[in-house]
Amino acid sequence: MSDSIIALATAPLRSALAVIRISGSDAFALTDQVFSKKISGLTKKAFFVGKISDEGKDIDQVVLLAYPAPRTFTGEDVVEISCHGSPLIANEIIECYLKRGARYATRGEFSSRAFYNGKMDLVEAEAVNDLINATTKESKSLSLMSLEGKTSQLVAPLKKSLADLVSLIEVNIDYPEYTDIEEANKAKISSSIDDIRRNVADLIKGGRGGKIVKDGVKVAIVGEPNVGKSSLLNALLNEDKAIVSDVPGTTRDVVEGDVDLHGVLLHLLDTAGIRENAETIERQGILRSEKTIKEADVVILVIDARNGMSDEDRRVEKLAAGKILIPTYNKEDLVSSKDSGKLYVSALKKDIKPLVERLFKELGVEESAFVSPSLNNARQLGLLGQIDACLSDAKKDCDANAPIDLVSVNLMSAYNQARQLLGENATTDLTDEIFSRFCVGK
Ligand SMILES: Nc1nc2c(ncn2[C@@H]2O[C@H](COP(=O)(O)OP(=O)(O)OP(=O)(O)O)[C@@H](O)[C@H]2O)c(=O)[nH]1
Ligand SMILES: [Mg+2]
Repeated sequence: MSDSIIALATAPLRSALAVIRISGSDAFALTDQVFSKKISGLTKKAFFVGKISDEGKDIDQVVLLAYPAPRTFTGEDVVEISCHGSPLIANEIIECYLKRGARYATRGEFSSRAFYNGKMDLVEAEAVNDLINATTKESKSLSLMSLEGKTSQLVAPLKKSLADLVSLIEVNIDYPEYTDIEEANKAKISSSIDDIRRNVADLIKGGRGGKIVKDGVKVAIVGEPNVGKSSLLNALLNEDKAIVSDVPGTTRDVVEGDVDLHGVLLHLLDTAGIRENAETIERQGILRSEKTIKEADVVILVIDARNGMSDEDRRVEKLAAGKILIPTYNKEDLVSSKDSGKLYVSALKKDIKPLVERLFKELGVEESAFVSPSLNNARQLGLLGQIDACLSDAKKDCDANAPIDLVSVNLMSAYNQARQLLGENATTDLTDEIFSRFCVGK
């Protein structure tokens, strides 16, 4: 028995239609109390046209779809009502159900029920949310692949190879007298660990590429005042978003803009020019520039091609340690001789192709990242990293001739983390946290 939850599945705005969803053991019985047709006892999915009314008062004429358990999204009886798209009507219908014992769903509660009822694993559930939040065609198609289970399929061979290795060791520990059992000698274990680590490394590489395609990248445009940062932002966005002037210190706050470049969403952040001895307000802007560098994945350091790198630029280089840093010499049109090996652009003339090409090269997004399923969210990549760390420890112990049960402990935890990828042994705290990022009604 599960209590019935209800939510508006569409946006709470005036529109042609609104969809309300109810799921739970008494979803059909509750519907019988408010709908003009009886749906209890249905064994196959069906749709009806009828009226919703409350104590003799008609609320709306609706299309109602009834899906009997267990072949439904949540695994429970589900009702979907398409009513006329006034928030007022949708609210009245929801009220009818609440009055009769249904409860308003919390964020992601339909998906979490689907997960707990075994209708989908955690990777597929996460894909539901990714699909709703996708901002580019490419990220949408990656999420759809995940929802169809293609990403989860990447985990199966990893789980199997870890399970095989652990069981081989365990059998040898438990039954050393059985000579027909393959002997788990250290060299064999060590080379199996290498094979599994290669697989994990491929998954991590694919996941990082997929993460860029799915989430986009944060690109900070920084440099000294007047070097052409805002002009570069405008050129990348192909619109006059930021104010450009020949007065140094024009940009005071961070100016943001998104652009879809060949399927990768770039979140561009134009910042205040960094210089010493700035007055109070400008100083505030500079502090924000420094904070933006720390938050960015990529830092485009704009330098006036006529001047070369300054001490301030070198400070930016240090702040951006560990990030992709692209020194970009702007105002190419004003110099007659160029140094080979430097990247030149002219933001004024919108001549920025070399920068875009370099950006893609640095991001290392391979073609496959756009079309292949990958374990690409922070949770999945974090678990893959932990699996790799356990395998690395197991390998070290193995090569150092440590007792075999010690090697097995690390392999066992790698195996458990592989299971966690799919949510097979997930704690309620974790799943609550994941589903709380969903919308209500999903
Ligand atoms: N000739 C030439 N001038 C440029 C180029 N890019 C920018 N400028 C000019 O340089 C001046 C400063 O440009 P901005 O884009 O405002 O520079 P900024 O780095 O954002 O400046 P602050 O916001 O003050 O830090 C403007 O007069 C631009 O027209 C370029 O490629 N060539
Ligand atoms: Mg500016």
